[in-house]
Amino acid sequence: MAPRKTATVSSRKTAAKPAAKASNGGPVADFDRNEELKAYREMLLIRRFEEKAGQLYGMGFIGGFCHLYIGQEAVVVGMQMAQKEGDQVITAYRDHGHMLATGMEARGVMAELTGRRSGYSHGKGGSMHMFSKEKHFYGGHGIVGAQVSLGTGLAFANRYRGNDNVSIAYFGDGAANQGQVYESFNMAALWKLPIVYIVENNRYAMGTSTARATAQSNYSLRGSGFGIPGIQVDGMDVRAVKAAADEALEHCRSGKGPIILEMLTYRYRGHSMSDPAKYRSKDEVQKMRSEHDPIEQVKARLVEKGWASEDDLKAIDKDVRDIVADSADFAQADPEPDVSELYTDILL
Ligand SMILES: Cc1ncc(C[n+]2csc(CCOP(=O)(O)OP(=O)(O)O)c2C)c(N)n1
Ligand SMILES: [Mg+2]
Repeated sequence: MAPRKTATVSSRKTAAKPAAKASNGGPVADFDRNEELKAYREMLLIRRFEEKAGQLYGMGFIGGFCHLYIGQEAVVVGMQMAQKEGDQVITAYRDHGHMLATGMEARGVMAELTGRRSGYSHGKGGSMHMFSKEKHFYGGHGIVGAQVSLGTGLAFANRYRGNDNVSIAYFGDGAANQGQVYESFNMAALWKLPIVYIVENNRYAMGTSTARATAQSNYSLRGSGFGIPGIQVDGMDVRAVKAAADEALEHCRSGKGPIILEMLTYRYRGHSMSDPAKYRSKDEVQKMRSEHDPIEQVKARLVEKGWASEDDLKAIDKDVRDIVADSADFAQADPEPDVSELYTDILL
């Protein structure tokens, strides 16, 4: 599928050498060795962290909701690689990957999942409600679509304060059908707010496929009535995400207002921890895993270019596993919040 733009955005620089392309024909960033290694490590950290969270959930250490991001790692990692200090991130409940990408500590995220006092919300927020002002991460929201309006507010604050920070608001293909998304688009376009709207199109909203639920399944076109440009991006290729992120952030920082990036992505696991997954075939999942896995793509390039040996990659894997194992140990040993904390940090 060719990438489609819905309005004029700054033209891309043509690369000197024949450029590689993403699977949908879109441009990809020309990563050097360090960037490939960084992307590999960051995506692997998210994947291993999520696998461990899934295990801890199964063992009863994590209660309540828990939505895993496995399969979608290239989206947040590619975006984060293009962001600058001060840019804000806000997302929905499938949020652990976003937190780790912003640099939040694995220990603090895992301890929040297990409801312990060293968690980012002192064990009282859980999977869907974590924040870090220091890392410019504004949640973590369970109300589908709410983060789009809140993210637009962050962009308004940037404009009001006259800084050059950009707000990055992630939402799903299902959330894209919510009314408040369009109220936000209207104001963002009217006031030329610096915000990148990211539709993480993973093809399903719980058990409902986009084909069954949406009249316009090209989400990059969803801002056209407001004059908001949009780009469809191969969200399984971290280099494609980085290229689109560079363009989108430049668009916002140069005062041109909002832009939409539709990330074509896929979640491998169920919607949340209890999902019979009767709405899609195992073959569909397997095909994505074997042909488009974001981590395997980077690994193959690293090996092919001679930038990393199998041993180098194993060492990274071990390092990442150690961080995750440490976070899991910590999250089981840390005490629960004291009962006297029941009413602190709570709006009554
Ligand atoms: C306002 C609101 N309506 C419904 C729900 C129930 N709900 C939770 S997740 C979800 C699906 C959202 O799908 P999508 O936006 O595609 O995100 P994904 O889970 O695929 O990341 C729904 C309907 C909710 N939490 N909030
Ligand atoms: Mg979805």
